Amino acid sequence: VLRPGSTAEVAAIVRLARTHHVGLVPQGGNTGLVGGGVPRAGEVVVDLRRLARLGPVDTASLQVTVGAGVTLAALQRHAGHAGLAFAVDLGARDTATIGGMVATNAGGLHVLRHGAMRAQVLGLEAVLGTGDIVAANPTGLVKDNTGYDLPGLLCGSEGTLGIVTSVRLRLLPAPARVVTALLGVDGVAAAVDALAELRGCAGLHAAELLLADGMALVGRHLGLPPPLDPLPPCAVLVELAGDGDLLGQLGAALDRLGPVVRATAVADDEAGGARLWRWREAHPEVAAAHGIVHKADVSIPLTELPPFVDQVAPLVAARAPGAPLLVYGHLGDGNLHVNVATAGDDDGGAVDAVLALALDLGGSVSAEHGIGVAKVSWLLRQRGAAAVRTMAALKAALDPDGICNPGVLLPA
Ligand code: 2HG
Ligand code: ZN
Repeated sequence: VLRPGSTAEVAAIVRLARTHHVGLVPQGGNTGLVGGGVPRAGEVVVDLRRLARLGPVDTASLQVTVGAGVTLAALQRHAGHAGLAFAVDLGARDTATIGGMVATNAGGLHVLRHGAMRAQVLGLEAVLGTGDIVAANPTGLVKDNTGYDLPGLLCGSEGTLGIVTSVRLRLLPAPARVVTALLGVDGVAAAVDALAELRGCAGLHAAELLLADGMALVGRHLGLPPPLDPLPPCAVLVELAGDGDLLGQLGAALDRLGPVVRATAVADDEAGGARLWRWREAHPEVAAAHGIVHKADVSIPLTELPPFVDQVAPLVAARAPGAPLLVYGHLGDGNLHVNVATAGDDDGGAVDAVLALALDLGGSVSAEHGIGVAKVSWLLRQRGAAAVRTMAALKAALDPDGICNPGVLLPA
């Protein structure tokens, strides 16, 4: 494991790796879920957490430059001290690093309002597999229309083209107020109807989907009384943020929805909001407490969400009988997480069946976690031969010796 403290040291590592034909696996906070940061065949781990510089917040342009090893929570605090916020948030905020989040184009909880990581990256510095250091728009020019979008290309490249060392990011004014609500509805179709109405709220910045089975497992695991009693078949966790009349916006949407929403719990203070979010954010850890978790992270067109959820449970039950199943996720983006907990390593093909269903319904086999090593065999079906050839050509140009995260994203 090498722990470089500067971009120059990363470049030196890449040069050595080229000379000695050694694969490099970049690592940040190790919160990835598709094996993209795990060495498998004697590669050298490049741990980037020492690149933890927090640059000064530029309050005129609402931007900041941070090192790849800065955690999301540290960035959030740093922006907060200047009265600003960072657009992307996710449950792994205390551990996930900005470099890893850029490399995987991480999504999270506010994508429906602000987009994923790629939308926040104005510029970056990276060491390519050639050993070249590229500084692409390091000053964060909003307009720099001079050729290929290298930050956009490296974002989501999962360490296969080079190693991101620092990033120039957009920030936002911190919202004056936040309102969180859990809305109980009769099923996924009603949740999609509720989302359509909630989109009329100017402050909408999160809309998450929870199902009764998952909420019951979370309640049992955490020893909490149900947030809505009785537990509804399905719930939408909504958050509005901004400086408008958020409770008024929410109330107007609930009026328009009428009987679609069966029960409501609302919090307009931080502690109350955190209590409601716990029901959502605990899902992955609750799954982990039930066995070895096999994960699918799929995008589904919103119109196909109800049939997808209907079909998932029997599909999984047929392949992994009796295995606890949690289906939850980012309703606003049509991004669902399917967690199947089994006693042993084998999921009996449950995840593959879920991914095939997502593809059949016009979705994606990876919404926000990337391809890593876990989904490599699905890339061709998802993207097609011409796109995969194009990606391989880019890889060959920027990583001619194949030392950058070998076996990840593209077949080795
Ligand atoms: C989330 O939204 C994360 O909680 C993790 O993307 C999902 O562990 C999972 O399957
Ligand atoms: Zn997620």
